[in-house]
Amino acid sequence: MRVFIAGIDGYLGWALAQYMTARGHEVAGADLLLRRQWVEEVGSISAIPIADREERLAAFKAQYGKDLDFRVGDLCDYAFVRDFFQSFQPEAIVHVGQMPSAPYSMMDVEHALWTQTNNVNSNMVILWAMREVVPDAHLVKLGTMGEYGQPNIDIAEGFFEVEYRGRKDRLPFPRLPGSFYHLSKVHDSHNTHFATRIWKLRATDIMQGVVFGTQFEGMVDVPALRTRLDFDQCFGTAINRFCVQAAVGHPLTLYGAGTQKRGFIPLRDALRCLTLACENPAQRGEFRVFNQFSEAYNLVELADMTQQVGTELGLKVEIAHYENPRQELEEHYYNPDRENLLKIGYEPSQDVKSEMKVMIADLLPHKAHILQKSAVLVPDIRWDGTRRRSRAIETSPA
Ligand code: USQ
Repeated sequence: MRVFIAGIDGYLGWALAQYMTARGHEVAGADLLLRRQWVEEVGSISAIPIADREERLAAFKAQYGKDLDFRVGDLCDYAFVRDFFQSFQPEAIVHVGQMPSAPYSMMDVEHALWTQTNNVNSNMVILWAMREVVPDAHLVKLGTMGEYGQPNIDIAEGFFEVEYRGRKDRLPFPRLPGSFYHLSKVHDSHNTHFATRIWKLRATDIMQGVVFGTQFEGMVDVPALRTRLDFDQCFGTAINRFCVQAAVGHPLTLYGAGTQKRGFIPLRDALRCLTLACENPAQRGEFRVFNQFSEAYNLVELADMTQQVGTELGLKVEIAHYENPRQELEEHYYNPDRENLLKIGYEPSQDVKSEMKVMIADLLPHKAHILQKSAVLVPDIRWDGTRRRSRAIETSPA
């Protein structure tokens, strides 16, 4: 299958390009290399050193025996995307090319505006280019579990049956997200759903949980092919940050009580799920929603697991509660469905600790490299638009 990856240079995109190529798919993709710039802007680096585009392409050719059509271009540029679709004729389009950080979007008005403009426009450009060039292709669009927020009822997969004043309908499940970034994904969901209704496009909207991990199935041990792993307050997700902190001897930064619950998914499962979605496409005119996570945990459980794994590896891991820089519910109900991916063959990995162990072992050789940027481990971006470094309020010893 010809698969176009929007955002092919990112954490998911670069790994997916290799995973799908190894499975025999023909992959091409675009990226404006913005993730590298954002991480630099927030004063950080990838914990796992990554190669530049040219080195990546050379290593890709040496490993897989073919050139990768990876073009540098703006996904918000209609002519660029349309022309790429015209030459490549994708059958599946995986859109993982957006600004993915809640704190980055909450920094100030410029970052909020930029996040929503970039994210909503790139998705809109892809929808219009599909309509014009490849109306039969299938869009696999990365959304987020965070679109739903933290409702006090079970979370359905995209749609649910509602009865109101004696009448029933199947309607989109309410979305009450917690940042301007997460809201950009809600807008994309509405726009994508609309495009499937009016133009009969095929689309799968992936409500993905928090991704973690450094490895994926079939990954080869070639430094220039490694995908990035961020640990700063904006682009580092919770488990990735905890494992980096364990590796470098920094206390794990639990925000607030740490009783916030989320769905989590290892990188290896995320790639499997995106591939399964492509290989089992939606019908013409269908808008499917998949809740994509392997298990739900609260942050305290994850910090405890990180500490146990660190101890097994001979590390001293402290857990600290920091003032929560975000406005979010800490005590809340959380029970999302996760059936649609199981129906097409997803078998969730449940061994988070093994994944953490692999990750910490991968990170240990880069301790000095990470420590150059240790200032980014404590958050200072607040949801009221101000900046103030969170203080540690309670530390439990290793
Ligand atoms: N958290 C900590 N300590 C940290 C970092 C985070 O306690 O050092 C807490 C946060 O307060 C939050 C939870 O962990 O309650 C998750 O935070 P996160 O930064 O790992 O995830 P989030 O901001 O929700 O965003 C990430 C990705 C985003 C994706 C989303 C999926 O950056 O692209 O959409 O996970 S979800 O969380 O399901 O919305």
